[in-house]
Order: sequence, then structure tokens, then C-alpha cells
Amino acid sequence: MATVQEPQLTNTSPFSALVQRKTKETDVAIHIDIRPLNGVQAITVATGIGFLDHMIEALAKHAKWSLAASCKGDLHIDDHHTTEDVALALGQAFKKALGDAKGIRRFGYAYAPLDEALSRTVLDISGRPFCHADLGLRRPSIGALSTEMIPHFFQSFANAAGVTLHVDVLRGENDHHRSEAAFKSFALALRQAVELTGGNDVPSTKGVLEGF
Ligand SMILES: [Mn+2]
Repeated sequence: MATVQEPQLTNTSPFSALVQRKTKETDVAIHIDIRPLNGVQAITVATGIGFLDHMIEALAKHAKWSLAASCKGDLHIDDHHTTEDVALALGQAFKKALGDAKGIRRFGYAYAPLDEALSRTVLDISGRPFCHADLGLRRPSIGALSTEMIPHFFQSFANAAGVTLHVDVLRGENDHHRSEAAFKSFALALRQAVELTGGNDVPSTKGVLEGF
């Protein structure tokens, strides 16, 4: 198994986090910055699964993150552990980077089209993990990524990040497009939800977001 990986982003904002997650199945390192200084993004993703890299790159790009994500996983078995553990570590890193979540909008929603495909994401950075991801994918896999792992990615992220998440792909003929539209709408909704309102309160009538 690989050695523990070093942080890869330099000159990060206070809204950055490093998560390393190592088991007998995977060795994941995530370094995230959800508000990169001057908006200058640096994105490198290497999970060993090309289509997963493509989706996470789209997520980082459109969420306006800087992200260094790498995983050495047991791909000789299949893509399950790698996809799940990357999503868990990414969700954990996102939550850590958000800190106490003061002054954020909290709710976010977005539509994203990709040619004939159209996806909608509605989410709440609530501290209450929930995921409904209805992507309507029909192929067994896209590249080396099993399509059943794509909703599972959203589920794992939501669990680790403490996010209430609804992702629905409303139409689309091409599964690559349907999936990519889903990740883009997710990215745009996350970006909206973490926007700073200019206030400094916790956006909850309870005065606290569970787990933040
Ligand atoms: Mn694509």
C-alpha cells in the first residue's frame, strides 16, 4: 500500500483542509480549498479511475475549489472502495474546510445542462445527511466507473459532509452527459450554498448546525 501523501496545494486560504484516509482497501489524500485566494484554482485529481477523475474535476472546477485529490485503491478488485472512499474523504474535507459554517447561505440549488441532458441539485448544508440521487443511468459502466457507483458517490459525500442532498437528472440520452450534468449542478449548488452573506451568524433558528 502506498505511503501517506503530502499536501499538494500551496498558498491556501483559511478555508482549506487536508484529509488523509488510509485503510487496507484504499489510501486517499484530499487537499481542498473552497475559497482559493483571488479565485485562482489549481485542480489535480488522480484516483486511478479516469471517468471518476473527470467528474471530480468538473465538480471542483464549477464549485470554484482548488483541489488535489489522489487515491491508490484496490482496483484489482473493482471500483467500489476507491469511489466510495474518495467521496467520503472529499465530503469530510469539504466539511472541515467550511469550519463553523458561519455566515454562509446554507441552501443552494442549481440546474446544469450538458447538451441534451439536464440536471437539478437542491441541497442544504444542514448537518443532517440525506441523499436522493436519481440519475437514470442505463449503461452498466462509463469508462472504468460502474454507473451504480455514481449515486453512491453522492450518498457517501452527503454522509461525510453532513449535507441534505437531492440530485435529479431530468432528461438526457447520453449517460456520460447525464452524469456530468449531475456533477455540474451539484457543484453550482454547493458554490451557492457556501457563499458568504456578509453576516456572521449560524444560519439556523437553532443557532447551531449539527456537527459544524
Ligand atoms: Mn465529459
